[in-house]
Amino acid sequence: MKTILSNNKTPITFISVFLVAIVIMLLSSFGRAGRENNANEVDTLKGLKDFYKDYFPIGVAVAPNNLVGEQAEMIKKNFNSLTPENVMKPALIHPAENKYFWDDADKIVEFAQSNGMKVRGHTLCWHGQTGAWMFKDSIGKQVTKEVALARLKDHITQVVSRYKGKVYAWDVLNEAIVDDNDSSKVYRDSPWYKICGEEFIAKAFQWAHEADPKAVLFYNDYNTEVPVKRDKIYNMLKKLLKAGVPVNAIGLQGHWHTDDPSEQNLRDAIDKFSSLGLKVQVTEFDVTIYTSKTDTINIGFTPEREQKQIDFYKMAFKVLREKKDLITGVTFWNVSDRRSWLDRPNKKSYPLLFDENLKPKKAYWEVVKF
Ligand code: 9MR
Repeated sequence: MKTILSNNKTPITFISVFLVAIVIMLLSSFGRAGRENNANEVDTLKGLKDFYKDYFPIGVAVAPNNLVGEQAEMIKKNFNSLTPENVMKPALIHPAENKYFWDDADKIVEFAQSNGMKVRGHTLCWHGQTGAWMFKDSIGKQVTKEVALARLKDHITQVVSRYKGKVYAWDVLNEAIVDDNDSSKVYRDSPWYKICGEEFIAKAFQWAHEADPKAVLFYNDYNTEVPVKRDKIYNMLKKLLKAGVPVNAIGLQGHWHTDDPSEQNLRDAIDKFSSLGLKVQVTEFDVTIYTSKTDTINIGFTPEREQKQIDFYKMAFKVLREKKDLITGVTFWNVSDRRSWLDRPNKKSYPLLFDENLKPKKAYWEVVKF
């Protein structure tokens, strides 16, 4: 009987223990799900800039038409700094000798001001998007160095003065160093360099400083992590600083792809530039899924490419967070994968943290996980 009882009891005891265990597991998993949901709710209420509030401002390059409707809301949520993607460039803001066009740049600055955002000015002196008139006289002949410098001074003084106190940082000089593995070739053969030699470089910084002594003045370039180019830039900046030129910071544009730069080259570039006492920003961040011009294009956002992009973004933001004392801002070049300057017909690059519907991509969730 005892044996029978105990034999009978065993299944009952076992079943009740089993049921109690299930109930406990269910209750605890409801609790966990509840907590996870709450965490996710909190996370989805936060924008990218909020996750990075103890690190650096997070910016985005915009056109005035990004600042309306759903994109405006998404921008206000995620970013606290704006860079005009094109409308402050010489050809657009200063289309003819005595003609300035302020409306579009004003719209961006006003939007930033009414939403408590910073503005980075881009760019005062560049070989690209600069009206041909700047370098020609009335009969189409190339102007003298004196005329070119006088025009550059007028341009910088007018633009910086207009936004004094509203634009906190300027890309004074953009892409003046040549991409050439020959380290003896330093400067890009731009119209500015051809007409003025090196002199326009120091002058550009001085005139910007005179127009707004509080503005943070940047040299901005791409391929800044490629050792040969990095060292040419470093040497130029060192020379400028030694001569007392008011250059305060360097912009690593950050047009990167999933294989480049390596973590080591990124770290080395930040360390090397900041050893000059300069602050560092990533000014035009994007990570195309194509690794080179000869890569298979239009392959689409495959799971493999998505994963490589996630890994790259994770690595880069880990480095940037670690070096937060040297980094004063990180700006993305365009708002979302809906439109990137990299896109061509039949070639979408998917380089940003937000998808075509303005929703955070998987890479975004990795970038805010720390
Ligand atoms: O994103 C800009 C694109 O809309 C323009 O057509 C292009 C013209 O050169 O300039 C792009 O922005 C560039 C930036 O001003 C400087 N660094 C490289 C950027 C991408 O070309």
